[in-house]
Amino acid sequence: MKIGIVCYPTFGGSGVIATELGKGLAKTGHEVHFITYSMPSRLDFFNENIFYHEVDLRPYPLFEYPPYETALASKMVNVVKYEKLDLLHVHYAIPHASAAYLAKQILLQQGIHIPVVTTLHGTDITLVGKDASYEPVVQFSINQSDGVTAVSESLKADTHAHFDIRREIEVIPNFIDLEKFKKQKKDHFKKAICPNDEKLIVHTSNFRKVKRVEDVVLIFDGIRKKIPAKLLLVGDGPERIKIEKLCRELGTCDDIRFLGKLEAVEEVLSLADLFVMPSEKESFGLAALEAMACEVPVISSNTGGLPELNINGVTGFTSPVGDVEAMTANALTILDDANLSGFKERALARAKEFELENILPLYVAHYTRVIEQA
Ligand code: GMT
Repeated sequence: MKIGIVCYPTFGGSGVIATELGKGLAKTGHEVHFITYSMPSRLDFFNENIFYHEVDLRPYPLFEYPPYETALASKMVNVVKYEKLDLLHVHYAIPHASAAYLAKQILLQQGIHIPVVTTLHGTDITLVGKDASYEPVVQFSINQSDGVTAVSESLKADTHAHFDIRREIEVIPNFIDLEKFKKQKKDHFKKAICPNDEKLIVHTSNFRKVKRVEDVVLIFDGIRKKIPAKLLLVGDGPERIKIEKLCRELGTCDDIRFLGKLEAVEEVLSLADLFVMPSEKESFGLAALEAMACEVPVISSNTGGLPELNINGVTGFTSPVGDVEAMTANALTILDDANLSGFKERALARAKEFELENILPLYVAHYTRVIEQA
């Protein structure tokens, strides 16, 4: 198949999934055309089946806000037409699904039919999409897609709860490349960060409010009062200043390191004993899956799709959003030497169920169905 993939090229989970999916499709012989405003961060290798088309955003003094959706739709029209694509797969509804609808209508006028698959990732539904300023366009363009997938049962239910959707939504979960995300031997790093065999806690995110990074620091503070521990925070974002202030107030700064937007997250995860994801909303929790693939158990909230991934009492624990006390107690249970290795083994076993090779065929089958029905 010749597939066009549209996504946000940044570090966000939707862009990562879209890029890794494209790489996987290319490796299995499909021709993949990425259409984005800059090179996707994970598109870091050469493959003869991968093509990249940058959306041309021309600045003009009249535009306070350059019309990205128009430029994207125009690019989609040209790529579909000249590269003779079989299907467009857009990741994140806003504004990719509506731009795809526009491109599809323009191509139809020229006698070209291009089926569109939209994958819903989370905040395009649960936060941004349901906002009144976007809602009508989001609902319309999901309904106009030829195929719709969501990354968890919870996100599918949320989509039906927030919008009047008349399309079947197929749940295809996030996946992981176990070749990349696997525990690496990094004993020298571990010794440098935890010289006295402290337990190592890790959190990775974009430090937005929805991630509740303050809870991570509070949970860590609770752990640290009982056992020697260190915390590594990977990522960066708007909440950083608040979190630094909280560390100072709690007097935990010496045991916390901010590592910034590291690319090789798997190296940090290889050192970790526990991953913490206390999010307010989380449609799947790709960062938690990455941790589990590196044999790291997870303390998470029980929101959204997290309980579909993190099995309570098995791969870690899930608790109500904001229940720092329960999360701290559960973290201490996992970190107990009598329990830790069992949790680590079960986290890895669970991650294996989401291996790229298991999930890729679900997308290919979805594409095939959509193309046949078109
Ligand atoms: O979580 C983020 O801030 C990024 C966001 C995105 O759209 O890139 O992630 C969403 O999509 C990921 C990939 O499907 C999911 O694993 C994340 O759970 C989801 N984030 C939220 O629902 C908050």
